[in-house]
Amino acid sequence: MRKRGAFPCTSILPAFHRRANCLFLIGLPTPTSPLASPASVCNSGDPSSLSVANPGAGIVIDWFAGSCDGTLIGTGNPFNVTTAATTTYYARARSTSDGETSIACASVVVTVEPCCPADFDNDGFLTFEDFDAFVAAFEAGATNADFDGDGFLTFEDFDAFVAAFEAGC
Ligand SMILES: [Ca+2]
Ligand SMILES: [Ca+2]
Repeated sequence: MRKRGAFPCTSILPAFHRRANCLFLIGLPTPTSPLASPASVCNSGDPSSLSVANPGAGIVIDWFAGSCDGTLIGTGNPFNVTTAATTTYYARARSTSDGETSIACASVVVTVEPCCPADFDNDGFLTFEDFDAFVAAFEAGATNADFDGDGFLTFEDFDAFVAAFEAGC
């Protein structure tokens, strides 16, 4: 991929970056309004649809995982992804006519959460072993016993787990 615009116009070597060059180096506008729908999926492989505001005619959106210079995962707007772990996706605009790209990317996060939070040992089944595992974690003060995710280990976490357990999956 060509990366025009790696050199800002305020370069410490202005002699090499005349105004005309700066204009040339600016590249395409950065995509706007990045959106993941849904922004949170459970780890069952449900897809999330990534999109940005319509970049205009002749411009496509390339998506990268992990960073703006990360792995190209595909092109499209919207573009569907499935992920097993929480991932930040980066959108870069690209001109179909000359390959020129935006310098920066718009980013959006897809959060992966357990499909069944009460399945505490994550074996895919909700059993009393999950209850035991939670109680053990709670008594040990383990961070994953912070069931409501508020950063504190309290009896509210115990209540939240019991409620989730009783609600089933
Ligand atoms: Ca289980
Ligand atoms: Ca808590």
